[in-house]
Parts: sequence; structure tokens; C-alpha cells
Amino acid sequence: MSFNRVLITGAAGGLGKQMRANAKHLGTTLRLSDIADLGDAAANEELVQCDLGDMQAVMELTKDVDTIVHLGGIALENTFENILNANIRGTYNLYESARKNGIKRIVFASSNHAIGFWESAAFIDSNVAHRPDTLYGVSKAFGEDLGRLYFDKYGIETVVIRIGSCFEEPRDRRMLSTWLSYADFIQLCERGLNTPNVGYLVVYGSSDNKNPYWDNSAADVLGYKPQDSAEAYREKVEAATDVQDPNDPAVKYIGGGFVPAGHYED
Ligand code: NAI
Ligand code: 15L
Repeated sequence: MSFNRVLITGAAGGLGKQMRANAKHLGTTLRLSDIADLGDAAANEELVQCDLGDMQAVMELTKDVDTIVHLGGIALENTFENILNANIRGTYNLYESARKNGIKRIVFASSNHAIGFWESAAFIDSNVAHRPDTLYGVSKAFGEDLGRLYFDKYGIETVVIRIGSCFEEPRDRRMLSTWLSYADFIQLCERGLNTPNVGYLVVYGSSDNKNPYWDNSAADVLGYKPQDSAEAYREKVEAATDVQDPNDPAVKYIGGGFVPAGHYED
């Protein structure tokens, strides 16, 4: 399916740039938005620079849009005020304006940090309770629950992608389990937009890694078939990094270094 107009928030970020370059076919027009500068518009692009925390701006941003990939916000731990504005108020503004503007589906980039305090050995699925490891993780748990509310109450569908680690290559030993390639990320977003009748669905965003931290069978509904695996990088990563202590909280828990990190504002 190709939509008339697809809104991508966070389009100036790492993953947004990947979508902008490799997912033009998703819609006749891509409306790309970020608080940061987006450069010049290509032929099928509309660029909107705005703060997701500004309700009036987000209401305008979502007019005449068919569907949304929501990547925008703070992507790491930060001050409570910054997280409150970009991730909590920002995600609320997006869902509420989607409701008012009649948008029926949102693909939401959540994070493993919403469940980061689960032990990696627990091999959780996507139905477990939230166990955030940071205020950033709390904001993603909030976004996931908001999607649940807006489906149950208003019928707006959401595909939550709880992304592991989406970078060009796995950067450390943990990412041998959590890595999501850019191509697999785009496949997940595309299937998240196009699969009919998803309702409210939570899947993990990871490639076909050998030792995953989670059971991603929920993604079967989307027909997701990851093409990449972190295994291809194992030798390189292991040669560049030390063997880990399995009792180190940064190893024991899914959220890695986010788990033992102290309060951001201390
Ligand atoms: P990023 O930090 O590169 O991109 C996020 C974008 O959101 C930035 O361009 C930033 O300017 C924009 N933004 C921040 N505050 C904003 C505001 N108030 N209003 C409008 N735009 C604002 O992050 P990345 O890696 O591209 O991640 C995209 C999404 O995926 C984020 O929501 C992140 O939490 C999530 N995610 C990413 C993972 C990864 O490994 N890359 C892992 C888990 C989740
Ligand atoms: C995330 O949520 C972050 O956005 C990303 O920068 C990585 O830290 C990733 O999680 C991860 O857990 O590796």
C-alpha cells in the first residue's frame, strides 16, 4: 500500500535520515518534521520544523496526514523537563492531534529501556509489564500506554516497535543480542504501516541475532522477516571489547549501561 501523505517525526535524527533516504516509496508525499533543521526538500517532501511539545504546532503538523511514523523525541536519558516536553507532552500532542485530525495508525518508536530492568536471561515476550530503567524508559512506557488508550477508546491503531540498538553496526557485546539493522528497521516500519487490522501491537525491533534477549514472536503478525544478523559482526566486536562479568548489572539486565547509571541530574 502506498499512502497519500506519511508524516515522519524525528526526521533529522539517525533513524529519521534512514527513512528519508530509503523509504520514499511509503507515500506520495513524505511530511518530514523535526525540531532541528531538515535541509532542503526533495521532490516528494514537505518539511516542517517544530517542537513536538507545542500542541498548536503539532495540530497543524498532522493535518491532511494519512499515517505517522513517530521517531521524534529525546533518545537517551536526559533532564526530567526535557523528557517531559519532548517525549511525554510531545507524544500526547501527537496522539491527540491524530485523533482530532482523523489519523488511523501510528507506528511508535519505543525502546528496550521501557523494559530495561528485566534480566536478559528471562527471555521476555512483548506482553510483560513495563520495567523502565531510566526516566527516558518511563517516557517510552508512557507512549506505549497512550497508544493502548487511544486504540481501546478511539480505535486509533498503534504498532509499537521496542527498538533494541539500531545503528549501522553493533557497537559492543550487548548489541550482538539487541542490534537492529537499518534495513530491518525500515522493513518493520513499513510492515507496521501496511499490515491490516493490527489493533494495538507491541513488537521488538531486533535483527535475526543468535542470542536475542526477547521472544519476538509477536512480530509474526506483521510477517516480519529480518534479513540481517549481528553474528556477522561478532568476531570484530569481540576482538575490540573485553569479556564481560555476567553479574555486572550492565550485563545482567536488558537495558545495559542505562540500568546502573545514576540520576541524570545528580
Ligand atoms: P535521534 O536522537 O538521532 O533522533 C531523534 C530526533 O528527534 C532528533 O533529530 C531530534 O532533533 C528530534 N527531537 C528531539 N526533541 C524534539 C522535540 N521536542 N520536537 C521535535 N523533535 C524533537 O534518535 P534516533 O536514534 O534516530 O531514534 C529515533 C527514535 O527511536 C527515538 O524516539 C528513540 O527513542 C527511538 N529508539 C532508537 C534506538 C536506536 O538504537 N537508535 C533504540 C531505541 C529507541
Ligand atoms: C535507545 O533507546 C537509544 O535511543 C539508543 O541510543 C541506544 O542506547 C539503544 O537504546 C540501546 O539500548 O542500545
